[in-house]
Amino acid sequence: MNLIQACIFDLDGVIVDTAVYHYQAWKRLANELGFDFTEEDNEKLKGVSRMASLDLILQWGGLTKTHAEKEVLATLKNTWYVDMIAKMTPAEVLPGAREFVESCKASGIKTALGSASKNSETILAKVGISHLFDVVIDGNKVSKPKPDPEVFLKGAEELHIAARNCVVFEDAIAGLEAAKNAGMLAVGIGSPKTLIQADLVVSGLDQMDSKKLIDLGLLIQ
Ligand code: B16
Ligand code: MG
Repeated sequence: MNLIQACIFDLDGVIVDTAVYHYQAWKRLANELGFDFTEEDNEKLKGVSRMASLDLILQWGGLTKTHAEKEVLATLKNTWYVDMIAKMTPAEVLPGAREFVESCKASGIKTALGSASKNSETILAKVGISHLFDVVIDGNKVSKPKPDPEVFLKGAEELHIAARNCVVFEDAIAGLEAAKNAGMLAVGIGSPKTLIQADLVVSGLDQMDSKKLIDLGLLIQ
């Protein structure tokens, strides 16, 4: 019997790779402000909210801005980012993601999205997988960023599933911490060397299957 009753998926880095578009938009903003922004810098922004990302970038560039100026800059970056995600296609769903979420649904496991992004509904629609998620919790519905567990607890609540019966799929350390803070099981998507908080680490959802999910369920006390 599978004790896992719900799977909650992060978006960027788990279902799609929107980090490349965030990178291009933040780089353009940093360059217009007079400094550079590298792919290494971008790695540190994975799973971090838009405003918190901007704060970090301004700090790296040695700039101080007022709240109103920051609103303008964040909106500008988002305009460029939205232009890019508007061109996304179903081919951009990461390998195995669609198949694994479909297999969860087929076995009666509830599915939710748990993302920091305020653009998640647009992205899901563009890549054609909105229908695969029973519930979508994103940056528009939560006020506390990961590692706060709010996004995942809200997902479990809307699905009417106890936190202990949920498993979260995350590529960011802060996201895995949020899952653990929520009292949920956590699967890291990436490298076991960095994602040490996870109960299981796989390189992508193409490496997940129902057997691994059942084995994870056995960890529930
Ligand atoms: P937006 P996730 C996160 O998505 C991204 O990893 C992060 O880079 C981004 O700043 C954040 O969403 C907010 O995105 O500007 O679209 O609201 O990994 O939580 O799915
Ligand atoms: Mg992510």
